Amino acid sequence: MTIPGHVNATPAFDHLPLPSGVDLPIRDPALLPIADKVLAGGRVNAEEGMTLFHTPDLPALAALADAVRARQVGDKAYYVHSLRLSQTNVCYVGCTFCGFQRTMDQEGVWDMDLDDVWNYVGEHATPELIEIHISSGHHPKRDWAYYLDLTRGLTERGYQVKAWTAAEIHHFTRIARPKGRSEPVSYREVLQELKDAGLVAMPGGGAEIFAERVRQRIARAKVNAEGWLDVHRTAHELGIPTNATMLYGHIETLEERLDHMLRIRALQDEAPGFMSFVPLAFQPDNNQLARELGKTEFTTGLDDLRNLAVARIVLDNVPHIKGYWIMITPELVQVSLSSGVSDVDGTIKDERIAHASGASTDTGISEEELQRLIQDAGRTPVKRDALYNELQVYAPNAA
Ligand code: V47
Repeated sequence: MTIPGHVNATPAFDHLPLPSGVDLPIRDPALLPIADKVLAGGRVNAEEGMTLFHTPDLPALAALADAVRARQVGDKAYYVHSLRLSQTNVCYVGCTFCGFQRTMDQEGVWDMDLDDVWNYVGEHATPELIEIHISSGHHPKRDWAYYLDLTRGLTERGYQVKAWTAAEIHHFTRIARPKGRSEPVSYREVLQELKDAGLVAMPGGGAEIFAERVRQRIARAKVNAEGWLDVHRTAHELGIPTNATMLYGHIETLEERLDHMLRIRALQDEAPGFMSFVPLAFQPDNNQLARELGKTEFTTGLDDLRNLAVARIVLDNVPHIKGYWIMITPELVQVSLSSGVSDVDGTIKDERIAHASGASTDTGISEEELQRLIQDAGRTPVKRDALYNELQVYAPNAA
C-alpha cells in the first residue's frame, strides 16, 4: 500500500494519513518507506526497527504507532481492578537494579506466612477486586507447598491469580523435587502444578534485558534469556497466557532493546500466548546499579514514549502494549495512549518494587482516575479481567 499524497511530495513535508483522516507531517524521510510498509500490514525488520529508534521525528513515530494501535485494538483502552501482592522482599538473587530485595536478617525485611497473606488480602480487598498480581523475591527457605497453597488459597477466595515470574518458575524447579526422586523437575511440571492450583496467568517480570552483556552486569544470578523464553514457551503451550517486560534506561543500548523485542516477537510467532508487552523504566534510587552509574535521573518522557511507540510497531503479534503508570506516571501514560499504548495496567493498591527504588508515583490509583485518564485521552475505558475478558465497557468522553 502506498500512502496517498507522498510519492511526489517533498519528503520533508510529506503527510501520513491517520485513521481519523488527520494528516500528520513526517519530517524524517527515513520513516516514509517504513510507514508505507507498516500501514500495509508489513513487518519491520531489525534495520527498520533501528531507524524507528533513531528517528528524531517523534510525532510521526507516535502517529504511526497510534495508527497500528487503532488497527489492532480499536479505540478501547483496558485496565483491571487489581492488587499487587509482595508477600516477601526476601531474595537471594542480588540483581543490581533492585532496591526491594533484603536478606532474612536485614532491616526493612518482611515475610508473610499464609495466614498473614489472607489477612493482608482481606484488608486490601474491595468487592471490585479481580486480579491479584504477585510480585516478590526468591526466598531461600520457603518450600514448594507454600507457593501451591498460596496460589490455591487466593483462587479459592475468588481472585484471579497472575503470578510467578519466569525467574521464580526457574527457582521452583530447584525446590519442587520430591524426596527420593533423582531427575530434575521440569518447567512443565512446575507450571502444570501451579495451573492445577488455580494460576490463570503469569506476569512478565524477570526478563530485564536479554542481551548477555547487560544481564551479566545487572542480573547475573537470575535465569538467563533462554531459560526465561523457555518458561514462557512452556506456559503458552500449557494454555497459561503471559506478559513480557523489558527493563530499560540503564546500561542497555538501543540495539539491545530492539534485540529484546525481536526475541519476544519470535517466541510469539512460535508459541503464541503473550497478552501484553510492558516496558519498565529504570527507577534510579536505593539500588547498586544507580550508585555504580552515578545515576539519579529518571528516564525522560521522550524516551518512554519512543520506546512504547517502537514496541507497538515492532511487536505486531502482541495484542497490547502496556503503559505502566507506576514507573512513568499516570500523566505520561495518558499521553502514551496516542503512542501505541492500549492498556494502563490497574489499580494496584500497594506497589512496593518500584517504590523501593524511588518511584515518585502513588502506590495505587482508583478506578475512577483510570477511567478519567482514558476518557480525557479520547479513548473508551474497558474494565477487563486478568485474561483481557471485557467486564464493562464505559462511555467514551463525549467532549
Ligand atoms: O521483575 C525491579 C523490575 C519487575 C526495578 O506483567 C525494576 O503485567 C525498574 O514485572 N526499576 C517487577 N524496574 C514488575 C513487573 C511488572 C510490572 C507491571 C506489570 C507487569 C505485568 C509486570 O520490576 C522486576 C524487575 O524487572 N524492577 N527493580 C527498578 N529499579
